[in-house]
Amino acid sequence: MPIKKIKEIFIGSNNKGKLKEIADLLPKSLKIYSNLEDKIPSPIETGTTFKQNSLLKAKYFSEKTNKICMSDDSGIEIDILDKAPGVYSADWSGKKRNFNLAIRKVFREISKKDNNWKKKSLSARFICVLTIYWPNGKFVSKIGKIDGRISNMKRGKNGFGYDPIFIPKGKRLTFGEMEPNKKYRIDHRYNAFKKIKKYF
Ligand code: ITT
Repeated sequence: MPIKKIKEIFIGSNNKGKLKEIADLLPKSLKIYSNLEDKIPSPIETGTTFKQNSLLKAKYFSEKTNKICMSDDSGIEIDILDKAPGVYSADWSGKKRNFNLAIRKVFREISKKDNNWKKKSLSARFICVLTIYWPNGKFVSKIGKIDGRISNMKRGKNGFGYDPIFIPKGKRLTFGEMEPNKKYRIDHRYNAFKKIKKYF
């Protein structure tokens, strides 16, 4: 059966950086509703995996709005930290979502493991699970990743979250230094989006 194309969607996220990026990926003809207008409080993310939290958010926002919803659960895994902060990436920034604090914590935790780390290449990856949830209970979840390494200092003012300390594989600039359009076309969110693009 041919896929019924989605004509309007509610983006279930309270993260402005994500909203901007997701809106840029979606076709311009699509009617986008976002939580910036409706101010629905975020659900508590009780899952222990990106997939569980992504589904939990998409279902929650779809049930609140009675619309087709898309949610994103994402984060950064740093290998020397046993893949932390991972699903807890937002939590490391505290209640006020201060990513200077989160990045300081990353550097502190890495130094505890290896004081000489700034001279080394520390592998890491961003992960994103995007879920589309329909009001009839149908859903689709897809994962996207991008491998890279941790910069030994914060670099760049673009993007959001951990962008200033992540250098994608094969590049020299951090996501924070890249033009948004360059980041949007290679990152974890884009790699997840490619797998659900056919619904739009
Ligand atoms: P919503 O749940 O409302 O969407 P959130 O910020 O709480 O927003 P998450 O629970 O998925 O979202 O947390 C993911 C965190 O990982 C997010 O706060 C960012 O700091 C970080 N992150 C995810 N994708 C990122 C990206 O492309 N660049 C930089 N940091 C990113």
